[in-house]
Amino acid sequence: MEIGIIGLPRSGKTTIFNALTRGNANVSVYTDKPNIGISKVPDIRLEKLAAMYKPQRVVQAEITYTDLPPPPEGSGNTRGIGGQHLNFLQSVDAILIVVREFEDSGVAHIDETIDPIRDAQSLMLELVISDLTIIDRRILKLEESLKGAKAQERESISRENTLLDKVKTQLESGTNLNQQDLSLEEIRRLSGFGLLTTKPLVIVMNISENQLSNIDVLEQNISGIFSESNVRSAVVCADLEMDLSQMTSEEELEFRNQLGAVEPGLNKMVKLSYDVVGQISFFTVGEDEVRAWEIKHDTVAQKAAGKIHTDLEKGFIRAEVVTYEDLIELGSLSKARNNGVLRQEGKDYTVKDGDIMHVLFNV
Ligand SMILES: Nc1nc2c(ncn2[C@@H]2O[C@H](COP(=O)(O)OP(=O)(O)OP(=O)(O)O)[C@@H](O)[C@H]2O)c(=O)[nH]1
Ligand SMILES: [Mg+2]
Repeated sequence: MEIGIIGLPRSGKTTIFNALTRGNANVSVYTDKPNIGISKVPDIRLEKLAAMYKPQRVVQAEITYTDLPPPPEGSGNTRGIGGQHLNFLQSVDAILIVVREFEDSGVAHIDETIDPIRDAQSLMLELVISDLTIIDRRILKLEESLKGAKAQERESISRENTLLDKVKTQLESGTNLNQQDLSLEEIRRLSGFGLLTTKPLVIVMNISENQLSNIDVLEQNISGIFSESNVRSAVVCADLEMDLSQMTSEEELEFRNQLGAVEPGLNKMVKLSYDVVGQISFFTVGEDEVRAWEIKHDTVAQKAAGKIHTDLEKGFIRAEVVTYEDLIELGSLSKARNNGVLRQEGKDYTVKDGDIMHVLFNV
C-alpha cells in the first residue's frame, strides 16, 4: 500500500514521515525532493504467531510513505500540493494530510494563525481544484475532437461530455467524487483520469506536547467535522513521535507510560490507513518464516496467493485456511486439522482479515 503525505509548509509532514518510517529525513529544511520510506505494520497477531512458531524470520506487512514537499512559497496558485508531484499523487492508495495545531512562535505559519480545520479544508480544496483542472482540460479536448468527428464518434464524445459536466457541477458545489452518486460504469470511465478526490483521506492533526492530555477531545472534535465515509482523522504530537521512534522499544514504552500511556502515533495512523483503504492482513506460518501480507478486503484466494509468489497464483490448487483465533486456541495446524477447523478453500474464496493460509500449488 502506498500513501502520499501532503500539507501546508511547516505543518510537520517530514517530522511525521520520520515517525512513521523511523527515518532521519531533514526537518525544518525545505527541499523540493520527496522523502520515500517504509513503515512496518505493527500487528499483535503476528507477534503471537511468532511466539508460537519461533521461526527464523518474522516479516511484518509494509506501507510505503512518500512525504511530498509543497511548492516553494509564493511560487504559484497552490500552497500544499506541488504541480510536479501531482502525477505521483494520482498513483497512491490514500492521501495523508498533515495539519498544524502545535504552537511555536519560532515556526511561522503561512497564514499566520493556527487553525487546523481551515488548513485541512484548504488542502481538500486543492484536491478539488486539481480535479477541476483535469476535467476542464478534457472537456476542451472533447470540443476540439467534436469538430471533425463522424456521427458514431459524436455519440460517444457527447456521452463523455455529459458525464464530465455532471461530475464537474457536483464538484463545484462541494461534493467530492467519492461522495457522488455514480454508476460502476461511470466510475470505470473516469478511472483513467487521475482524479484525486476519489482517494481515501487520513487527516493528521499535529499537536504540541502540552496538548497531549487533551488528545481524546481533539480527536472527537476533528472526526466529528470530517465524518465522510472515506475520511479518517487522528491527533498526534509529531515531534514527540519522531523522538520516540528513534528509541529502543523498551525506552519508548517507559516514556509513553510516563506521558500517560499515549497510544503510539504510528499504530494509530497505520490502523486508519488500513481501514480507510479497505486493506486487510492474512498470515503464512512455518518454522522458517511467520509473515503478514496485506491485500484489499475483497481479494480471492488465488489472487492473494499471487502476493506470496506468482507460481502460487499460476499453479493454485487450493488453500488450507484457519482463522487466527482458532489457531491460537488450538496451538498448531495439525490440531486445527484434527478439530475440523482447518478448511479447504478453492480459488474463489474471499480471504478474510486474520486468515492463516497455506497454499497448495502445482507448477
Ligand atoms: N513545537 C513543535 N514543533 C514542531 C512539531 N512538529 C514539527 N515541528 C517543527 O516545525 C518545523 C517544520 O517541521 P517539518 O516536519 O519540517 O514540516 P514540513 O511540513 O515537512 O515542512 P516543509 O517540508 O518545509 O513544508 C520544524 O522546525 C519542526 O521541528 C511539533 O509537534 N511541535
Ligand atoms: Mg518537509
